Amino acid sequence: KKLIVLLAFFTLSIVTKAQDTDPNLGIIPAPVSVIKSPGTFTLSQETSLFADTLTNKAVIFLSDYLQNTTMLRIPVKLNSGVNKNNSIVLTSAGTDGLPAEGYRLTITPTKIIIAAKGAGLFYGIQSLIQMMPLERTATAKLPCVQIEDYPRFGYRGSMLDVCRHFFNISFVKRYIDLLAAYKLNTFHWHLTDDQGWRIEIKKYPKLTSVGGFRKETLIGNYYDRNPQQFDNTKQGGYYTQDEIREVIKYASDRYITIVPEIEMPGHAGAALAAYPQFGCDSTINYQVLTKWGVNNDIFCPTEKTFSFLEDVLTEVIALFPSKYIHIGGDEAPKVAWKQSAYCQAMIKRLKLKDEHGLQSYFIQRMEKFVNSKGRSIIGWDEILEGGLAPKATVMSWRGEEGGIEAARQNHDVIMSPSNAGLYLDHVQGKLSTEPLAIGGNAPLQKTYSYNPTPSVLTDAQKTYIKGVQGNLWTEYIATENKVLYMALPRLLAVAEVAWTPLANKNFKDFSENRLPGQLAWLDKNNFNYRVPAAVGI
Ligand code: TNX
Repeated sequence: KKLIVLLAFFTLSIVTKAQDTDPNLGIIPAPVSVIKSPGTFTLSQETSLFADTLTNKAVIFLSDYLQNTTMLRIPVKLNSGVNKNNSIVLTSAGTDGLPAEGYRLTITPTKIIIAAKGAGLFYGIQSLIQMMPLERTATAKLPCVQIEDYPRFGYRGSMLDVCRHFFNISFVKRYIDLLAAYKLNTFHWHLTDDQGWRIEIKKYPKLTSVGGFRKETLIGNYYDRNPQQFDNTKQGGYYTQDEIREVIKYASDRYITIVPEIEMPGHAGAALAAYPQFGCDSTINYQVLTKWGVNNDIFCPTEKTFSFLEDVLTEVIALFPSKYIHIGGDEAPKVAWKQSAYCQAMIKRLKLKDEHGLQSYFIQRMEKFVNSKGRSIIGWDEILEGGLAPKATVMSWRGEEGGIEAARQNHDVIMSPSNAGLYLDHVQGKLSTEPLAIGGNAPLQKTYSYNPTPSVLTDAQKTYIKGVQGNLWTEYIATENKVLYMALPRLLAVAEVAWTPLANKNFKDFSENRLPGQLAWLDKNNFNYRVPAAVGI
């Protein structure tokens, strides 16, 4: 805490200094182009706020923001075409040639104009907000500038695992607030796993009543990989469909798409505890898992299982408007399928090569179903094994290799390599001095320096890299503050990887000029974070 106070103190001086030395005016992620000019605009109670429509989500966000964080009470008025002096103008005029999600933010001594369509207006507003003073004031001086900005990638994501530990919707919304502030546009919600099933499915209530809870260790090391003693109290939780709808709306108001993940055929332990008939071995007493790792008990590819999964996905698709449905596909050991006479006969009957062929058949079948509902699948890079489903997008996590291979096969790719700083559950400093974590090595600079387009790909192949994602698995993260400690400030680095053109990236400018101001914003908004070793003070 002392450190934070100290940091906040230095931050104030750095923020003022940074306005002069930082080419990016403190904005994270750094914009495409920033041209400063002399002078300032003074925002005050006399300033007017104009917009094309009053019901626009971005307009409402700005008006709420000013209301909540300043002493100003400025009503939004409809653009009349006549631009009065001393006004903020939000408009879709003047957006010619702007790429998707882009905006033009112009500040002159008499006006602030944000020209943008759709999400771009929201992002222009985020940049403006980052230039505003942190203190609750009645006036704010903003430097004159011309910013043109748009993202490098269309998919800018972060995944939160709510299965290994459950987090309620008010926390999920706070996590979404972070994505919104840093122009990330996709929240990948990891909803099912061995240790918990977190989404209400009306047709199969036991998924949550049984699969949503597990025994938890209270004796011995809470984080033991193989805990032996339990107190037999339930641990877990789940989201009702109403809560899910509430979160989707909250995200959508911030131009964030939620990609739900329903794991198959592996990481199915919680589902099998609820409905053992979808496993391969009727003699096993499946339980919601209480230890971490890879589980041999996976879904059995029977017709009954396929109908069950289709029923589940039907409800998921009805809830989530996202183009993508993530169906997992990772870490599915083939032990159970090898031992199952049913699976072996199926492999013969379908003339498949082996169990990997069977997994490929499984995923392809689910892809057909998802496609028939007008949606597309994403799968972890294991879905390459045994042959990719025809239209699948690959999320590359075991390094970049899966993503490279998928791009070579003309498939879309989201890069999220666990060895390149994109796994936010990995430690940010020395293992010995960090709070207990899964391990790994992902200091801020490593995350920041990641480039999602591998140089071994041709320019044409690189176009298949649709974006990048930071993943936060929660085996060793049981509290909200620890989620934030692990996510921050690395999520800001992920945002810059996803948004900022390669040529504009600069770790020194990011960490020394711009990060301190954002850490102060995080403090003000009660977001816990790991104080980075190098913030230039
Ligand atoms: C691997 S990443 C997993 C997760 C773990 C994670 C821990 C992936 C597709 N599977 O189940 O939580 O490692 O870092």
